[in-house]
Amino acid sequence: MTTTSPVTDLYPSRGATEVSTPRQDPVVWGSPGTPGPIAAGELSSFERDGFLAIDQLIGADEVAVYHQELERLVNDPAIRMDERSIVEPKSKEIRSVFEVHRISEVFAKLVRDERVVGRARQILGSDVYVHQSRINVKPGFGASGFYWHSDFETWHAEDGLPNMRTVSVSIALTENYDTNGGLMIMPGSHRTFLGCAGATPKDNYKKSLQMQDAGTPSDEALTRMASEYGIKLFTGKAGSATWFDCNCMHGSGDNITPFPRSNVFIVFNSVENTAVEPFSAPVRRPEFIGARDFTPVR
Ligand code: 6CS
Ligand code: FE
Repeated sequence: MTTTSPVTDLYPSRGATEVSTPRQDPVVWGSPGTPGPIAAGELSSFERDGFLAIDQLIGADEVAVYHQELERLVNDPAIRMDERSIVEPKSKEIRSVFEVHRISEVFAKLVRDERVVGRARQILGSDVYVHQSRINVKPGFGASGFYWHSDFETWHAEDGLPNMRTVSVSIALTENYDTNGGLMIMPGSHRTFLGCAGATPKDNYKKSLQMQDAGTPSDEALTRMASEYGIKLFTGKAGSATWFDCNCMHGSGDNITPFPRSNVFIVFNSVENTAVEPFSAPVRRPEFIGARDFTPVR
């Protein structure tokens, strides 16, 4: 029995065919005058492009602390055994560790940092809670990438987020070169929702977090969108960050260089947009992927 939410589904997806729906939500929910770390000009470029790149969100000394914490987590046998750790399909090295803001006080501190949560509140125009956090380790020598997708398509279909009032920040903990599998976004793609074809299999997350299938666009749609929007690759030193709207079409390539591309991702959702029942999935995903604790970040 598919549990579908009684809330109106503004963004249908995972039906028989692929279908585009124009965005019906603002991109920046806060008013332009909202005080916070983001300058007015930066907010308007986030609205236009769907992303905002920051050369240095945290300092080099801080990065060392967070990178050391990532290494500690990745080398902790208990973490490897934990269901919140996802391994690379080939090498079995750790690919991602979810819910790091709960597992680690060090990453919990990063979430509460005004430079981080302050920007999220400014974009979303409200108090925020963490819908998901993860470290994507992307080790060298063959780590696999993340195929093209919209995060919101998954967070709507499988986690029950009703509206596009969710923002991610990816903070580089190692240098993101133009060769080691950096984040790629199609600028402007956030203004159209692409509903994907194909129903959500039960326990989809057990596979999708290694290699996403349900919720991935067709080659035709990707060709059309990449031709219309282009593709921007994000590079930056450790400590740099990319804020991106939940509905950006994005992905990242494999990393065959010796240099890991390790980033921490924090997903902030507005407390006015809390998860309901999945809009297009048989069951909810586990809370370590889609939070059900809506306590605002303080
Ligand atoms: O399913 C998810 O929630 C995760 N999947 C991807 C590819 N990006 C967002 C998120 O980490
Ligand atoms: Fe993603």
